[in-house]
Amino acid sequence: MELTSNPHVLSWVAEMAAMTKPDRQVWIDGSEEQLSALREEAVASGELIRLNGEKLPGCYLHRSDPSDVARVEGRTYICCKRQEDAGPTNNWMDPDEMRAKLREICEGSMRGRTMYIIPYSMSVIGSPFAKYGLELTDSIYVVLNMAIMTRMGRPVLDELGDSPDYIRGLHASVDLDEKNRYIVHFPEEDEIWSVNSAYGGNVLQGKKCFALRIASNLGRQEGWMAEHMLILGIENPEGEVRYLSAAFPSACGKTNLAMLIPPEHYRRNGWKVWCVGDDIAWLRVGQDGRLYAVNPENGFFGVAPGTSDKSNPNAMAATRRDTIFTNVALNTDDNTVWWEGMDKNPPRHALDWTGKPWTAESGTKGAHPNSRFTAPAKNCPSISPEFDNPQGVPLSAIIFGGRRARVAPLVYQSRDWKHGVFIGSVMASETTAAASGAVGVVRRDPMAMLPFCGYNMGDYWQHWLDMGGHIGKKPKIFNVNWFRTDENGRFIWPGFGENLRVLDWILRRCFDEVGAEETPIGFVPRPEDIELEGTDVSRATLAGLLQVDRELWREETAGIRTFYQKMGGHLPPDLAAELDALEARLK
Ligand code: OXD
Ligand code: MN
Repeated sequence: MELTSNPHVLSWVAEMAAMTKPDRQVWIDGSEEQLSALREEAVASGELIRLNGEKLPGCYLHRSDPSDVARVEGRTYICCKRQEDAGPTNNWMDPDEMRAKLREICEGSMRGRTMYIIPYSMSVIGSPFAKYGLELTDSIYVVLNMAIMTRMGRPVLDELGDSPDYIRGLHASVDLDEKNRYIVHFPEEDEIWSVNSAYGGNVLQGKKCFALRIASNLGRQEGWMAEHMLILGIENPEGEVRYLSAAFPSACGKTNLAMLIPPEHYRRNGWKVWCVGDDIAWLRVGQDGRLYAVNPENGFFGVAPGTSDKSNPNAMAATRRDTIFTNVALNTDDNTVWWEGMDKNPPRHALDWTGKPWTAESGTKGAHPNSRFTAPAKNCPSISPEFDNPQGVPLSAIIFGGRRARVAPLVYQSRDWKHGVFIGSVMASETTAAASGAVGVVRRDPMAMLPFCGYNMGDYWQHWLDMGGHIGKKPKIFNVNWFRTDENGRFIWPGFGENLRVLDWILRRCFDEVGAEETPIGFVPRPEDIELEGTDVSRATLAGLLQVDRELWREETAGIRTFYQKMGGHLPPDLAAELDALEARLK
């Protein structure tokens, strides 16, 4: 039964159904009753495996097609009328040409299948941040994941009323043909099409497709920002909570930082850390001139391998109920899950992520390296009491970071907003050959948005600069690097919970409670200002971690110049000036 009389919704659903020709249409109302029936159906068809009801209540395992296990950046498109508007960092095709291609692929593709119609909201329904979407999909897996990752169902349509203001999304699994796999955004038409994939990041459209690529466009038009950032609240012993957001490229420990547990010394003194978000932040200027952040999602779609009771006990706790695991190993002794890095006790009897018998001696991975958990945010023991606050949380600091073996110090503060935007625009990570200490290739990933910015990267930087003009009380901008290595390629800084020591300094800087040393790259802590009690790190080691090597930085600026040249005429003059000024300070 249709759940709305919204003519814009009904005509579009009818149009998509006429093209894909599903046998049935099911409107997702979001009720537990309906979701539970869908879970039963997926278990009966083998799409989901129900896990141990005592150890993992409400949890399921799903295996995706082995050729469909990750986001496909090479097949992800921004289709706006002018290629220049997609810019040099995005794949582009003419929208009419792409539409014709997609229609051909999707024609009749849902014959024999059901089309599920999912109304969903990014952010709290009815809040000032909220944006609505409809995803039409032929996958129960997508429905059940969207039920964890977003607020969804009937209340979304009630709130939307007769408005045309929603993002249209079509997901057609077709036959999972890699060569015809497309993840396509039409930012000028508020539309997303995912075809020939059924894997999370490609098809859970609320996440990267909507909340970053489409939303970054909306933010630019409407004067707000959609960012690839975690959001944290840090409560000091006085009970005051200060908030920050942080952007890191993949594989830099973002989920771990988002769920950080304070070191013993801090815990004893009454510090607490609250998770507001682990992946995406929408930022708006509040009435008081501060920048407010919400996490538009309602769950975590986290990478499983490496997650353990040691590295991230909060994430582990979040996945102990009502979670969907994708492409992890199945422990057939007790019908639970396992992945590399969970513990040192791989199951004696297991099936690997492809469903084949597996043991630790097999010489292959039990879980796919990009295997995932989809867990409700409210399961996380450190979820912030402000998680559902429709106004968001006020940011004191914005942090950028990357994985750099030598060049970036543990932490430094930008000179001002413009310089902070410069720091974000040149963010980079290196691949490191840990054993030899060799420095690998530098991959620039501006604001961690390289695969997620839905328009021209140069214009996106300009939007950041322009936002600086609208935020009365601007968050201070910092850069961190947890990954400096010694001459043997070993990490010098202990990382994980100990990173709170650096966040503590950052927040004290934001409230003018601590000094700093000025260097050519920005403000660096005095070694005595970072709390080291309870660590093995000596003051001398810390001093080393904070050093700025001018020679390395001169090389760095040369790399930045080459990178900036790719932006052509879209490079904001303010950023070109920042680079010149940095070079001059390094002379
Ligand atoms: C993610 C990513 O899955 O950034 O969050 O790749
Ligand atoms: Mn991400």
